[in-house]
Amino acid sequence: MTEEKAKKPAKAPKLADPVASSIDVATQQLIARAQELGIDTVWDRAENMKPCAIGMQGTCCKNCSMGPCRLPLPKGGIEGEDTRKGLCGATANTIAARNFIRMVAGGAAAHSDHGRCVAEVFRSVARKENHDYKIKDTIKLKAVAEALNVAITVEVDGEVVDRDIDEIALETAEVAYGEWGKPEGEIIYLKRAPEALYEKWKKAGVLPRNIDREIVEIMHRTHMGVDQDYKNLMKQGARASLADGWGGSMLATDLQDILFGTPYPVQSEANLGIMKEDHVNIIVHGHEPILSEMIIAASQDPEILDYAKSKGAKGIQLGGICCTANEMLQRHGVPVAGTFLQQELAIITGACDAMVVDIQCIFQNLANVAKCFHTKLITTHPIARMEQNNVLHIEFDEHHAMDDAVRIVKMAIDNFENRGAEVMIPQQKATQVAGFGVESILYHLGGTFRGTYYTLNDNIINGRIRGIAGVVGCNNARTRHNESHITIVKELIKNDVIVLTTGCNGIACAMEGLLTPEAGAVYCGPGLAEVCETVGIPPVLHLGSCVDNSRILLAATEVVKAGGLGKDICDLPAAGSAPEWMSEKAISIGQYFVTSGVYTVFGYTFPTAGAPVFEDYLFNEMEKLYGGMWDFEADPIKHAHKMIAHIDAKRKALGIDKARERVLMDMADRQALEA
Ligand code: SF4
Ligand code: MSK
Repeated sequence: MTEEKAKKPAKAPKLADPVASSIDVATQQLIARAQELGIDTVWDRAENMKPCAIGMQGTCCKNCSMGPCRLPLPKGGIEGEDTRKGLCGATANTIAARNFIRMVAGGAAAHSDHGRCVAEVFRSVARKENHDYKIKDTIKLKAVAEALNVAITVEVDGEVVDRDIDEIALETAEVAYGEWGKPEGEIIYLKRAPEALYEKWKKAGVLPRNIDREIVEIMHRTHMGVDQDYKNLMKQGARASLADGWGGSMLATDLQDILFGTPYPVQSEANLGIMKEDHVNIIVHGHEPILSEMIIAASQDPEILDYAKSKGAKGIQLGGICCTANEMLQRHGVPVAGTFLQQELAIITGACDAMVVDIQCIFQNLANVAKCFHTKLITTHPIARMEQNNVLHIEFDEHHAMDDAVRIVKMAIDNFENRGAEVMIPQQKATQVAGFGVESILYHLGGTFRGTYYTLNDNIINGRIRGIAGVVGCNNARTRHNESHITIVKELIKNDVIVLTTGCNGIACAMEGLLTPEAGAVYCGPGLAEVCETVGIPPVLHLGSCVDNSRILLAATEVVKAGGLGKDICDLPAAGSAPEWMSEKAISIGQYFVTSGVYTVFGYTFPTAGAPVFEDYLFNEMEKLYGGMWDFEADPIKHAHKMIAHIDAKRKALGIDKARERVLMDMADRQALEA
């Protein structure tokens, strides 16, 4: 290479178009602001690095060093026999299936390890080794104990009496903790599912034995030269996904509710406009509420508030990003600063005095952005540290949790005076009502006298509510931020489909104003609008964080139990969706929805496109085993209508399709009916 060539200046990186990057004005403003300041964001990086087409198709294998073996799908597809194979002979189907279930393993591990940390804190509370956390919800404790086959009553002198609550807590903690690694048996919560579904899992041979084992077995089976049958690989994918949905995630949700309180509807706000120029702004980002619960407590302490005032601030404004946002929101009404893709932007406001992170969905680039401002970036979890030297690590230990939280909050307060002149907090924020769950849906939509979810079922049967959709999941910088989330949800509620949401979809809906009862009259079809008005609920019910997708499984089970809509989750007029997914956790969630009988549609891309036979197995054959199947649709309107078509097919199968053709009756018609 000549010296002249070597010195050729590098091309200036391309900049993202802010308006094409997001539908949200606050986000657009801050992307532009970052570009003005010469700071790159995820959208700029997406402009400059395109994804690998073979990786996207799921047919690149690097499971041994004879590879990577790359098996792209030829343009125009495969005609005749598919002869593609890796050096060892692995077919495109085998490679795609191995990659797919490794994503399930990654997602299930993330959810379940989060659950394990919560179980450890719960156990230390039950053992009275820890005084900063307490059991907040004893009713939930008893319900969870029963679900784990722990007795809540004892017989004393021939009389049945309540068992001591400390004893119940201790035994529940031990049994729950055992679910991760017990040597025999099966995951206890599987029996919470409708009986027909449990029997289906048993017949298919996918009952998970314990949480950790199923994840480990995926890593073993996908090692070079082990399982080479995509159907058998998927059997393990299904089993591990159940260990997540009905195991690690469900335990995480339940134990968090016991420790921190079961959510009930609260009013709050969402978007970056929740940050305040005259307050100390602390943004908490990640997933485990173990950290955020203590930060909330510390920031409400009168002494700490006085300390903040002594430093010239009017108060402390907490805000959340990602699922920590959802955890703080659903139990305390703490406002949400933004979704996954807005994490860098919270620092770019120039008003973020500290960003405190724990686990999952945290950009390493936060450290580079924080370098350009006064923001203290603090990692807190032993398994999630950053290499950059401007990042502080304050390891959060449940045995001195409050001391750690006070230290972090004081550090943010001390940093308030270091803010530069470059503060730009957008105005945008929306009101929201969040904090729904199995228990609160029962309260709002349940019948007092006639069984659990009776009123909800009645409204589905009479056609006011056409069906139920679970719309969940992340943002993805390869698609316009929030556009698919909002388009799909609006199309569903316009067609009288009530939406249950979690994760970043919940935050996107909040930012759009869809989480208010008033949204019913503005966006819904007449049936759903009527229900929202009568009951006073939003048409989109926010059920919490990513691990709280387990609440959707239990809500669906309650609908089955209430009667009139079949005997299994797959009989319900219901569908699932992750419009802008990016995380391995989304694949695990999607797989446990499918294995639990839910038709589940993903947007943006699907990671098996290079192996059409395997993809057909996921999209069509799986239904025969579990009643649910995968699908993919990038166009948001078509995506919503695929879900609606499935809901309508289920209504037809249940014989309630006619109920939607509602006829206005006058008095004579009614008298004729009564006669
Ligand atoms: Fe290639 Fe087989 Fe090794 Fe994968 S396991 S990299 S397909 S040789
Ligand atoms: S935070 S996993 S981006 S939903 Fe749970 Fe959002 Fe997806 Fe992370």
